[in-house]
Amino acid sequence: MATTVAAPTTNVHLSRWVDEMARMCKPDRVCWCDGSEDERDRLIGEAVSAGVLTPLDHSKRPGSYYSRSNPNDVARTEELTFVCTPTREEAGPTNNWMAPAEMYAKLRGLFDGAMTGRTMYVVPYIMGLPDSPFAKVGIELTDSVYVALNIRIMARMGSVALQRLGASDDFNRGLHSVADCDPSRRFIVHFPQDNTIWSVGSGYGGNALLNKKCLALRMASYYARNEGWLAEHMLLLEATSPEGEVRYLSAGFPSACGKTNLAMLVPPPAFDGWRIRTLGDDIVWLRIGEDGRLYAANPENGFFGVAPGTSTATNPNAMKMLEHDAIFTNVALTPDMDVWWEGMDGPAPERLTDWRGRPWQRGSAEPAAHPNSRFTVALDNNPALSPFVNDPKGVPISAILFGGRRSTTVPLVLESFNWTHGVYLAGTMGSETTAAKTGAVGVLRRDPMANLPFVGYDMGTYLQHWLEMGRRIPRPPRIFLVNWFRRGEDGKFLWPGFGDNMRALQWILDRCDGRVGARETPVGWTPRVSDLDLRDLPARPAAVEASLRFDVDEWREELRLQQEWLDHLGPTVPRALRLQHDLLEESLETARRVG
Ligand code: SAT
Ligand code: MN
Repeated sequence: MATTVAAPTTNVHLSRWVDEMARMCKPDRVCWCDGSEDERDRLIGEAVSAGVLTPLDHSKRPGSYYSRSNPNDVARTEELTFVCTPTREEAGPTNNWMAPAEMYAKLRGLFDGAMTGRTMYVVPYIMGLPDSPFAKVGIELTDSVYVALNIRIMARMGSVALQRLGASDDFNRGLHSVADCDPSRRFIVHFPQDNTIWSVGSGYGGNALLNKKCLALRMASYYARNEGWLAEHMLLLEATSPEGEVRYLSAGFPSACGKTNLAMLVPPPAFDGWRIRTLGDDIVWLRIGEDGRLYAANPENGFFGVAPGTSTATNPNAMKMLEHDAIFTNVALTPDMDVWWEGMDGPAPERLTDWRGRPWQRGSAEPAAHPNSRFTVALDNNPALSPFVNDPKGVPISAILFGGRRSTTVPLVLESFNWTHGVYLAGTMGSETTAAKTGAVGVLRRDPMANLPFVGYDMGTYLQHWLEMGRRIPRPPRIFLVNWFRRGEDGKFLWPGFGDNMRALQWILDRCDGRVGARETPVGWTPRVSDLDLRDLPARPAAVEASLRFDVDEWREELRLQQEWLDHLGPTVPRALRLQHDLLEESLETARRVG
């Protein structure tokens, strides 16, 4: 029987709901989290004694811990993620759907007694800055101390959220249990009408930290449409030129396509005087400001980034921020209790313990770290954090970038002709899948605005919302596609990426100010090689040329796939986007005839 500890709140809506959920889940204890340092130490102590966290060598990485998940639970499970709106049409063809009453009944069966023998942590949190009028309060009830500790890093957690909530009934009701971690009984379910999320059977970040993808994207996107704003799967960065001009860019990429690296970019030596600072690496909320510009804010308070591939060469700021107070999940362990992953600096150690806990030797065919292994750290750990991350009204953005992994077709950078064309390019964008979701890797799938798994309502209606937002923003940002992943005939990447992406960012910023030239293609504007600053670029000019290439035949095939995608989305696809498709098709035909 649950021994409900007196709630540190006089909010009856909250205490009643917690009691009701505890009666269903039957935890041995209910623990209200206040977010204090003492509590952190206590929870870490509990996690260490339960074997959930392992302390790393604190002389090397102070305050850092290691966690290994169930091998069946290492990524988001989109096939088990549902949006349960009253009608199927409202969820649309890209979300799994079940009638809310039926889903509640099914899940009650799974939650009934699921926390017996365990503690239910009551985790109050705020997405957004506590003093922002746009912040959202959520409460997650979870039987995972790992989840409680991760939310503590990823959001403003504890008493601050209860204070902000006061006596209000307006909070997201999140219920989470790892239960028996059986994929056949795993469901991540959103009930937007009830401001409720129930997640059972997984402890993995995106499935279990309900503040993150579930609230700050799926639920938020649903509310954003009704309220006239956008909740997007984007990084947010600040670029300062040598002349001291400060501008902001947001960029949407699918999971594990380099958002964290781009957000923390260090410009190459030839770009002396340029400075990039980070505001966020995964989620932005965008609103129209009083001056008619589009303002972006990161509602999170931490980074939950992909470890493999992170090194001093690819992301020195990330390596610095991981030096202390980080939680590492599913990376490999060194014999002296430090972490390692593929792509880290230097050669692999001779011996490691792999992410499953098995001995591993250098040269082994299998990776030591899971490809979707992750780190969790606070924003404040980032040595290049923009101070404007704490501005409650957000920052005005000059450009929005969208990108994916495309070995072919999409040039390094492509500027849209106008907002509608930009929405078309982003809404039909494709990307090769990664290990961040379960299922095959490297398969091309359409991923509108890199937000396919995170839009909590009908996709065609979402694209219409983007078009309407464009009409409402008096001074809209420009929209660009980028592709760091195009390959040559030898299968090698044509563009070096990472810090050298600064060269594309500079062109983008200069385009926003009308300061640099471009070449018009039937599908948008691209830089000519001479429009880019390529001083000291470690790539052959022919490779750069190839990375910028527009190819009529590749785009005819692309347009065909985009048409299929629009057909799949069905009748709610805005007519303006269908017309945009036809216009592009005609332009391509003309280009093909004229050569
Ligand atoms: O686990 S998360 O969903 O938060 C990371 C990602 O896949 O983008
Ligand atoms: Mn993400």
